[in-house]
Amino acid sequence: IGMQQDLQIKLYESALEYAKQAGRLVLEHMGNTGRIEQKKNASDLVTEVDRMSEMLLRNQIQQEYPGHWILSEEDSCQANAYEIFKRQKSGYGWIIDPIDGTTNFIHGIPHFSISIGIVKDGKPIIGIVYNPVTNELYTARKSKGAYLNGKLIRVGKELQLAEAVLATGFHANDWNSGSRLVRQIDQIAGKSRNVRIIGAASLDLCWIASGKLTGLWHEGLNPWDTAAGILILTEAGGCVTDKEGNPYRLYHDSLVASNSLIHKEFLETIKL
Ligand code: 2AM
Ligand code: CA
Ligand code: CA
Ligand code: CA
Repeated sequence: IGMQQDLQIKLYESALEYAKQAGRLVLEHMGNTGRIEQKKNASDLVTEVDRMSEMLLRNQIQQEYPGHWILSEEDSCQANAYEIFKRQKSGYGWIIDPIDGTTNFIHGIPHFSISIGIVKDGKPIIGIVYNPVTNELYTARKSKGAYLNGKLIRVGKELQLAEAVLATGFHANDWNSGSRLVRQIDQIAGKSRNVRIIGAASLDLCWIASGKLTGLWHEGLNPWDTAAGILILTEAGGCVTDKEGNPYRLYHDSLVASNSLIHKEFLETIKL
């Protein structure tokens, strides 16, 4: 047990160091993103900086932890890594988003993160989400609480949707005027305090964990968007499910996250 604890502390310190290095790199290139490429469509973008940040993180991990698997957004072998990840039931793995909130990054909106989640035997044990512009560093270790820049954080105390500020997000290519999200916003906007679309799911989860937001609902997220944030949120007292209220899994699920207190009313209100 002692040795496992030591290893987890070492992993945590490594992840922290890598996130800060990647953060510094990304920050240096703000306003100078290099070539911007379209992935699947005009709103699905990747820059040279996403790839540089990813290379930095992957190289560091591979050097220091050669036995660990890595799942990351811009990896050219990502489809393979995804299959391995889904079958992987043992060992340590790193789930990485080199920039979460690329559209914000490209437009100079100071709201994006480097997100690093570490799982052991399929379960999240370490989460790091770092916004290098505002210097917000969110961290969590399993059963050890969640922290913002070293200070313990807790979810907000809002009891009802009427007091809640909720976030969502969407992929512009999925948008149409009759889509589920449009109907959900129609249902919930007048019942909650307000709704926000801020553009980085990892930070949305951390903002619930630190009591700024009360909830988030989102479809089409990937493990690299959520692996770190859900540990940070649950360690801060929050709750994460799919839209039916089942425990959230890291892939192929809708996501509904909250301060726990409003969760039931939240689920009922966005159900369609
Ligand atoms: P990204 O910036 O790393 O792509 C915004 O609501 C959230 O959804 C962000 O975390 C963003 O991550 C992700 N996202 C935005 N567009 C996406 C797309 N077309 N496919 C998958 N994820 C996307
Ligand atoms: Ca992306
Ligand atoms: Ca992302
Ligand atoms: Ca990304």
